[in-house]
Amino acid sequence: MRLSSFFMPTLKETPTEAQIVSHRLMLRAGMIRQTSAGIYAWLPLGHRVLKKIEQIVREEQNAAGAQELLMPTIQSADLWRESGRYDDYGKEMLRITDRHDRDMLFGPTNEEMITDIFRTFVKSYRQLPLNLYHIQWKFRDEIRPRFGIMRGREFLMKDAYSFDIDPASARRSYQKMFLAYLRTFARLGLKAIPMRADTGPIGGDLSHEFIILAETGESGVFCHKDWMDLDVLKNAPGFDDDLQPFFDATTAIYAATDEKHDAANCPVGEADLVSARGIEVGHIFNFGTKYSKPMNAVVAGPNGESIPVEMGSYGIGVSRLMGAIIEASHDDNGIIWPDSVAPFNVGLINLKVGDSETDRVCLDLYGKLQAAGLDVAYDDRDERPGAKFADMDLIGVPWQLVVGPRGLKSGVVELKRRATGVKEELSVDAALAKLTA
Ligand code: 5CA
Repeated sequence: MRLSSFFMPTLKETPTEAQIVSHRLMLRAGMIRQTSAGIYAWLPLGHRVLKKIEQIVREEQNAAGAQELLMPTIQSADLWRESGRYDDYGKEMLRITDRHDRDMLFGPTNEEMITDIFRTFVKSYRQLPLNLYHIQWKFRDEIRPRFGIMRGREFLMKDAYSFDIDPASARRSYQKMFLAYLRTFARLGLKAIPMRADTGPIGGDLSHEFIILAETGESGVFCHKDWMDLDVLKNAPGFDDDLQPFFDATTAIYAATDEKHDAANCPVGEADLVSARGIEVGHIFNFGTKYSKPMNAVVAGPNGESIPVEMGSYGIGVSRLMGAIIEASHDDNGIIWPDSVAPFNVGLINLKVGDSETDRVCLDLYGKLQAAGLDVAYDDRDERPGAKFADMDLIGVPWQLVVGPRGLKSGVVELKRRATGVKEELSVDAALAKLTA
């Protein structure tokens, strides 16, 4: 992408309406635009990152054996009357009436709809276990939308739903998602701690929230200090292995949200207990037959008996993750994207647009880097070098390749790593080799 034609409306001033750093940086980098309270348009730079996060989430869901489908955003109220949640959900639900006066709603979650799809098509225990997921926009009319996309009203969620014949099999489905979540967040460069959590309006008795520790987080959390430098995936099993030992060992290290934490009965001594704030990026639930029973989602068992299926649901805040990643990885100059989700892999900075040799080398590098499969932001704008460096730092491109006439005279370009600030001078070929290795 040539920055001279890229739609990236960066801001010079720090927006005053934003209270936390991720929101400020997303606005300054021209990634999002608020269109109503808690509702955002994703501008090209933000959209690129959103799609990359989404893809990592998708790959790990697929690896765990979940199957992707896509359900609509608008749902019929009738389904929610069957489960009893239509009245329970309260003002958070955006209710809509269509032209035939039918009650509709913009889905805040999809337990009812997926249960309806399931009961229509699945009739035998032989078709289980089954896990179906989608990545779709949700709407919750939050009383206090805030912190930008962190607590939006419209937001992108990955939600998966598992169906099993008995509680033991449902536990295994839960453990698979537990592992998939740890793998997903690690690929996003995040340290997520699974914490025993409340189930709220989704229901059930077994539930974990996945929390990124951050001062700006909305949740109060407690955990054993061993979590601080734990490499949780070090001895992780594969999805086809027995997951129980890993699950037991991981959940044995104390971690709980404040709703579940009981100071009087906490198993961890004060000296070892970390009290912190955190961002909830994922939440998984096992709720047994809470929806299958009232909605009559039953399958025939081995002896022909009718068995209500055991269910779980598993959410990841895909759009919220972008804010969490920025909260965890930034400096005074801007965002520091992990390579896995960066909007561009390489920022190619032309220090003197119009200088024929500099232009020639830049265009050559631009072509070769792209041919190697890298996303390149080529800064070919007619701007001062200082402004180009500042923008590239602000938008957080992991590698910056700086090409100018002075360096080229001695046959070198400069390669900078955004995360460390380390710069090195290399020949054009050596820089290319390093970036494409
Ligand atoms: N049906 C279940 C699991 S699929 C469910 O809806 N769980 S949830 O309510 O916990 O939401 C799942 C995830 O969506 C949360 O962990 C959080 O990361 C994200 N999320 C929830 N509300 C918002 C919001 N208002 N803005 C941004 N992300 C949100």
